[in-house]
Amino acid sequence: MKVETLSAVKGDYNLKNYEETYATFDWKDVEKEFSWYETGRVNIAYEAIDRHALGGKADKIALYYRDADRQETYTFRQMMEFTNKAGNVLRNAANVVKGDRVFVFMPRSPELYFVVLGALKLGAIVGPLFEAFMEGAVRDRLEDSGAKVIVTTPQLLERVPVKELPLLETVIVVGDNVKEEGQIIDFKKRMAEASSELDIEWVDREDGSLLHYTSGSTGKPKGVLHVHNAMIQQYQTAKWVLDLKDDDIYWCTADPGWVTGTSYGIFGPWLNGVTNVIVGGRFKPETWYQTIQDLKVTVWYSAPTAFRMLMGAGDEIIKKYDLSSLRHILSVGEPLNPEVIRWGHKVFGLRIHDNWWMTETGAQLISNYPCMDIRPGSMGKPIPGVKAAIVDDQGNELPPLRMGNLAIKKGWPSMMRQIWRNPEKYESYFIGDWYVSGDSAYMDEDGYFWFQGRVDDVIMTSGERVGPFEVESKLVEHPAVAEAGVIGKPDPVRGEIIKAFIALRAGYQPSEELKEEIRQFVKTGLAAHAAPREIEFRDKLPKTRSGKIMRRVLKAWELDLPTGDLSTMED
Ligand code: 6R9
Repeated sequence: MKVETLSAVKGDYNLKNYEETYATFDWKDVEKEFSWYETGRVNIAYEAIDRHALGGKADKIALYYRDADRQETYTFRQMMEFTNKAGNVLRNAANVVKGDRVFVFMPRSPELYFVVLGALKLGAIVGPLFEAFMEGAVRDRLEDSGAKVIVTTPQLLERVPVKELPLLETVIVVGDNVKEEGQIIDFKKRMAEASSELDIEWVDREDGSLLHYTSGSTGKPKGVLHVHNAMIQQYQTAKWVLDLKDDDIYWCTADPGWVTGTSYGIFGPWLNGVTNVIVGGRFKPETWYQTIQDLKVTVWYSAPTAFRMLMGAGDEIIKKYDLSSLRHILSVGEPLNPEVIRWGHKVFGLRIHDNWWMTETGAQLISNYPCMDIRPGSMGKPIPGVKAAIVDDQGNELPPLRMGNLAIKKGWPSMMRQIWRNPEKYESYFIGDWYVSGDSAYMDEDGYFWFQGRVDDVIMTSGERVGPFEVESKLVEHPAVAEAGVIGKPDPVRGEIIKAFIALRAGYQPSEELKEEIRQFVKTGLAAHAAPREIEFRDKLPKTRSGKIMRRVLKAWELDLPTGDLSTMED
């Protein structure tokens, strides 16, 4: 097998020699970088904001916020004051105390970030939700977690089923002229009255911080709980992988509803005291290039689906912008096609650095570092302090070039600590000392890891992780649908698209209109990104004897592949 290698470009990077650091590094050494190492007082939000505001970076720009209507700049001092105010609003108007679950359900805005950090300062556990969620998705997450407070906007308020959630005490609305009545609190009015000084709740490093819901292939979405201790790895990987330095202008394009938008849209940069760019609104190539040009972005973290869309928009647009400030580009979320790396090199003169991790892992685990040669198509090598391997289903390590389960030796600092109140589910991730990712991959003879696909059926469409079960459940709610099986079908732009196989109820005839009606039904009932782009009607779906739809068989049919073992399939 011949592999393409792009040699590292010489430079003064934070990580100078991968092999050497890998051999000697100890996470204990990173602890000295935090103020709690001296004071014993722990809080990830204090460490991300106040520490810099009080320690010589008060007037440094912490946040450049941009969307179609707003262009705002906040220093670390202002971030400290606004997050303190938000903390006071949550404490005084909603009685939030340590351990309470506070959800944020709103599009990106400075207020969203004030609330997330303010809630963390109280020791609350923050659950970020994508604004695209429909009522059912919101209800499931609030119900499962026993949320006490949700912070939302007037536009999204109608998707919060307040009456069905007895534990939900307070609904904080971020908008203009909000009328306070019943459980509704006017965020802006309360912010204006709130003190900018806050009594921070000091926590244990093992106390909960973020609760990210993520979809599995079966069952309801599960709540992945992270703790304050994750800061250790978020800080250090931002140094090694993002290569952040004091004078960088860093832009992560991810929404905080996705773990990338918290671990690296909030904590990675701010724990390092680096200027962070946040852009709200929809993806548009012009806006993106304009952002890089105007703010002189130096380090840019995005996803393959976005790079593919930029690639699709053509190279002519790029020539209209001065993108010479860029020095480092990164990608996560799906396999990064070698073709995209080649395109990036041509148009930006830089290599896009792929890295791999998951909601459950809290921070990057496998990566291409600027000091290391890149093999396009490979996710790179494990970060120092982390042991990765390919294991079989019994947890035995496999030799190089053998495909198997991508697994990580337990115990890295940012590992999830709980699937929310579901110890069984949590345990199911582990085989002995190995955390088994659910991805299949192989390692080459030089220690680079190569992604092959999901072991289970989770669909990755345009960077969003969609559980087929959730879509199927919605589909069968439609009066015409008897049964539904959903798969991800490879797509050059979106990674995968959602394809649904549907068996109709008696009395319904297949038609194009019906397909469209069903598509709309999922769009409004679940989320736009979860609606199947392709629908095919079938008389019957392949199922196991226990009644589970066999998605791998559907996939095999669709892609003309061998169907594999059919012993469990019903007649
Ligand atoms: C951070 C994040 C995790 C799943 C993961 C894998 C896929 C992520 C990847 C990648 C190939 C990469 N994935 N990075 N696949 N190459 N560099 O994406 O978290 O949303 O939980 O998804 O995404 O399948 O298991 P999450």
